[in-house]
Amino acid sequence: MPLTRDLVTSWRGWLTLGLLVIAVAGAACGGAESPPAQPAAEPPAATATPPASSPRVYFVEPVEGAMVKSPVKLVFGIENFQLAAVPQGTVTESRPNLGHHHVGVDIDCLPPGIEIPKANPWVHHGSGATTMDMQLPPGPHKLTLQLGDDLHKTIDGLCQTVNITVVQ
Ligand SMILES: [Cu+2]
Repeated sequence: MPLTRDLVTSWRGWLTLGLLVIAVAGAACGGAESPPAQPAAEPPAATATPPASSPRVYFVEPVEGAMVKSPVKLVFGIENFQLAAVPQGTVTESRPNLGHHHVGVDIDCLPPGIEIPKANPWVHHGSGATTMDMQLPPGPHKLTLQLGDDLHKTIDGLCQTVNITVVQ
């Protein structure tokens, strides 16, 4: 095989062979240097983002920053939680995972487990209503939508506040 011998014996052949060896060594080396296998991506922290099924209540209307006229149309939204009218008669226990809307005017969300007062500035919607027309004087107002159970007690996380301006 004169061709092979010529290649090996010529300086050009040695150079080619040398480059080939370096290339192979480099590839092997590169493979060895690749980072060790990582464990599967860490699961996201439980508190990073609420799951899609998180219950919430919110104003469908009015939206944050809205300029509205009185009477103001309020529309209440609820997701991943069951809206229910308060049972007739004397209620001594609240049914789990059921609630009704309450609107507070110019007041913040109450902390969880508090009985929502049956007085100003709160309006109870014990019938399970999801809308109302509210008379409000002109000017800026804070509206709070808060869910309460059959005993009208607040439920953790089920509250939203929007700031609106009533114009004449
Ligand atoms: Cu209530």
